[in-house]
Amino acid sequence: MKQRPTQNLVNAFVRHTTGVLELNRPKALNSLNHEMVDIISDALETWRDDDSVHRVIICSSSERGFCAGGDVRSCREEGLAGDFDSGDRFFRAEYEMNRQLEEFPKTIVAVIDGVAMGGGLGVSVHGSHRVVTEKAFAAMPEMAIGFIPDVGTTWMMQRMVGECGEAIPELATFLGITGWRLTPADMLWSGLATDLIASEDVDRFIDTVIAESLDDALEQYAHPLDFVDAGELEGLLPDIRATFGHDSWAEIDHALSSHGNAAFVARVRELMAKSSPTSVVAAAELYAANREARDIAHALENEYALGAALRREHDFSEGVRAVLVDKDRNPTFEPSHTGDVDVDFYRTILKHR
Ligand code: QUE
Repeated sequence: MKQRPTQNLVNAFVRHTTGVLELNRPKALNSLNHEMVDIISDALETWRDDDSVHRVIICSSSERGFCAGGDVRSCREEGLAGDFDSGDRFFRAEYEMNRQLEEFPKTIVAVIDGVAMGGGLGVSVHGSHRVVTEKAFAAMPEMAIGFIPDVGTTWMMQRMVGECGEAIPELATFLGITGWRLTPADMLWSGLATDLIASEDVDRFIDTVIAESLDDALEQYAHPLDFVDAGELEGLLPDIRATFGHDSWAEIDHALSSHGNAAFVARVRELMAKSSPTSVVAAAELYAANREARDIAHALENEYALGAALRREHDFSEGVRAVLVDKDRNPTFEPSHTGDVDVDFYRTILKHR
């Protein structure tokens, strides 16, 4: 794909019988803005009912990664200038695109060679296939920026089934609240990834999907699990089940405090050291609500309502500042303890169960 550089933030074109969406905003690690979401949405709407398009590939023009998230830097700037409307419209459009992907009646293959966080998972988890390389990694890192896990992941990740063989809702809550960075093996085990190829084969893999079929391309290029190092996540499952299967942060926190495996608890506390207490409390409520949500549209509505509230709060501008603007990774969150967060305020926002 690297032979056709253009000015477009997403290159959308049909080759043979495959619709190709190539994310092309390399300087921002393909973080999604409103224009990119509109290009993807329009292409999906066209290709959905076009019988000459048999499948869709989502990939990156950049060797640096797949997609680092949403353009939260712009959201912060607009918010500081008193404009929350632009952010509202962006997130509405992004979540509508996530819903479109979830409903799309044809094969959608995301090719993930490098980072996939936040919005990058939103354009991949709702499709049928996520093909990862040994360079892939994934995370929901929103606790660090005073936001919440979104783009339909709080619904889909509680329901996906990987090599582990079952949906594990507590695992989704753990991943969202700790921001755990999943390795390729973790991704295949949990269901975030469906297939594994070598990074050096990405262009040939995509060309083969286009010239032949996904099955042929996987037959030629897929590797077994032992192509990558074993993941650590699977081994944490008993501890995760024992602690993260609750409907509020207060209960999860209590379970952690009385949990027998001190090394696991210390690990969780360390992963959460730079988290917004408000984000943590709100996220636990969101996972509980979306565990029961009747469909993805209701789940996205919960994410939207909660996210819209958080984007108007101090921790969002402070978190984005600390992680993405000044990059000092030293935010001052307020309140600074989860016990001082008004949980009822966030619980009330979540209407859909
Ligand atoms: C949480 C996030 C994002 C993040 C880090 C977080 C996010 C996002 C980026 C990002 C990373 C590299 C870039 C860039 C953006 O990082 O949404 O432009 O070059 O887009 O902890 O939600």
